[in-house]
Amino acid sequence: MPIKTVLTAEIENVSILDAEGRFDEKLGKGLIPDADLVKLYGHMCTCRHLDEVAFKLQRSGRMGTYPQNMGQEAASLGAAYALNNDDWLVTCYRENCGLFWRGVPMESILLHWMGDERGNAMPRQHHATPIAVPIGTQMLHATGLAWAAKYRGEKRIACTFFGDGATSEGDFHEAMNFAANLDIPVVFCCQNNGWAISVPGHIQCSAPTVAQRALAYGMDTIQCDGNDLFAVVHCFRKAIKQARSTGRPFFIEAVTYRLGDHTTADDARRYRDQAEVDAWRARDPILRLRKYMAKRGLWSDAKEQELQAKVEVEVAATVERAEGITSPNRVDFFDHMYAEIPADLALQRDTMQTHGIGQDPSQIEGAVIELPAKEGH
Ligand SMILES: Cc1ncc(C[n+]2csc(CCOP(=O)(O)OP(=O)(O)O)c2C)c(N)n1
Ligand SMILES: [Mg+2]
Repeated sequence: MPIKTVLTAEIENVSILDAEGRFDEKLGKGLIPDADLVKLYGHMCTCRHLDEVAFKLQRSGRMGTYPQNMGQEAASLGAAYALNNDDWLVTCYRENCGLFWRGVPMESILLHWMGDERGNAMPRQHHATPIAVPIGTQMLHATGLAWAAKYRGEKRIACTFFGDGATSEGDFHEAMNFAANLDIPVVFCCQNNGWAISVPGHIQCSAPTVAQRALAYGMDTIQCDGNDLFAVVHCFRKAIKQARSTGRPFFIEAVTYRLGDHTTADDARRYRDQAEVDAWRARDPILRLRKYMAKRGLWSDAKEQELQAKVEVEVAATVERAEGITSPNRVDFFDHMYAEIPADLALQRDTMQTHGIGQDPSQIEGAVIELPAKEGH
């Protein structure tokens, strides 16, 4: 029998506005209306400033560990812009820009990294899940959410974000396999920033693209310049349209770079060359959009100054709200676990500040019992 080829595959890479300012009119014209472009640009600048301020908060002891999003603003913003507001947005920790576009309050993210878990309790109307720090878990959640939506006959889809390192986790493969084989409308987006902390991309994936992993699951895929907002929006529109109309998953690899350290607990200078960082600084998604808008007469130095002043005020007010919040109630962790708390846990809750945990206060002779107040203090 002759040897036959059973599979040949191609993966497109989409770039519309490149770092040199070249713009593909055919793909890019009319993709994002000018008025939206100005708003999206302003939004990215706000996120960038929040990132810089968060870094300083951590350094001055006002915040715990923080993962900067700097340089990766375009991917999640493009997704949030292209999705419907009731589609699920299931992220990890480098998607602040998309979450804020959705309407998640900026102080929520600060609160979370300040150690206040109320920050990760996403208001229901935003259809966003808590940001996932355990690597890879959220892809399964997105698949489950989209499956539930399909089961209920809802039109909504789910979109999930994860890093290149996450594609080495079993959870990633389970989510992809499940979604592809059960026809579940999930848009998977890998923000390939070249590094998983200090592990370079070629160690995570020896194939030339992450995108081709999707082909193994029978899933359509595309790669885009993740620092090009136009390319991101183009690819997400295509993926969302296809997921919604066919009920099938779609995979996007957004090639990007984190300009900062992995988190504030890291020092990337110990494993990355400065020349590599500098090369990516020149490909900054914000910088290239500003140049493009200036060339088109949509932006000027005066507008930039005005915007930066506004952004500073907005971020300062956000920090004030986050730091000024009333402390959480010490017994909250009992109350959020069960609809009706079991008696033994109720006893622990009510006696946690007495002499003996779990001991009924009435049995402690002479004890001064201060039961915690129910509401915040
Ligand atoms: C299950 C799990 N294992 C290990 C870690 C520790 N950890 C935190 S971030 C990270 C690397 C993630 O890299 P990548 O997925 O590329 O995302 P990036 O941080 O580059 O955005 C690791 C291993 C974790 N948080 N969760
Ligand atoms: Mg990474």
